Amino acid sequence: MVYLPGGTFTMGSNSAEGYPADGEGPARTVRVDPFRISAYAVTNAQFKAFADETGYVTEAERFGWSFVFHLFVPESAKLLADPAPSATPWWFAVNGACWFRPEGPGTGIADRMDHPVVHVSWHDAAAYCRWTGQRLPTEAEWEYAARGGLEGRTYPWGDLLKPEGAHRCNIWQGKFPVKNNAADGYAGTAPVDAYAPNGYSLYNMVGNVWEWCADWFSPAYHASTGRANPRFARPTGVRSMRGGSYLCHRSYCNRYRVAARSSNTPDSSTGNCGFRVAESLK
Ligand SMILES: [Ca+2]
Repeated sequence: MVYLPGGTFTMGSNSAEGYPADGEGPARTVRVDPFRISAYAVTNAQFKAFADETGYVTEAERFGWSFVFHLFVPESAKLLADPAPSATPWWFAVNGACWFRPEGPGTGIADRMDHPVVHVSWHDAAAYCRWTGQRLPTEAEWEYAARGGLEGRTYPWGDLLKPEGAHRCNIWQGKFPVKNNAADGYAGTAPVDAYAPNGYSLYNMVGNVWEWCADWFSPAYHASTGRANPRFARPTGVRSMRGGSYLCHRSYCNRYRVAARSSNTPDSSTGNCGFRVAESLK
């Protein structure tokens, strides 16, 4: 866990790069109290310790399926999968896919114990947090943390996606959704400590996996929450996610920016969403 002193920062973005429908702005000054946040997303090893000790069964396990990106789905599983959602035909609802079988039956996490856990719903993430005595970060805390002490920048390390040609996060290179040349080293998830950390020693705040936040999601977030420790608390049916994932590409989902936002229903799980944990100071 990394202690962050809190304070004021410019949250959100007015950039034309943003998605107005997501409510990334208007940018404004926000204050957050001191808190701690995990340097890394919760790993498969950590989630396994939780599941082993508590017997917790995730929602994907109970529902019997989860969304897997099409290029990772075995042909045999594709035949059994339900038709993909028409708006996002690259997602296959794969029977048996869950956190310890990320691509469905016959797949596993033995060689990915230091990768972020995926196929966890918001409810699953909240259950893990109850076990550790922690909580999910608010969106404001997450963005304060992701910015790493920089003011008004696009990424956790600055404004250039690849400073001096170096990959700084795990996103998509190539033609989405058909050809990922994985120039950054990873077609799927990367270890949670891959790439250089930001100025607060936090790893993979953008890219790799989406991270659930504590807030309900609303495009009116910036317009309707206060400036001190904001949190959108009115249920909207969808929970906030931050940071983008290994599937993000400029052409389709330019959301590997610190101000970018997205959402999903709290019982949903996918192969590209996980979480990190936070703590209030006693
Ligand atoms: Ca990648």
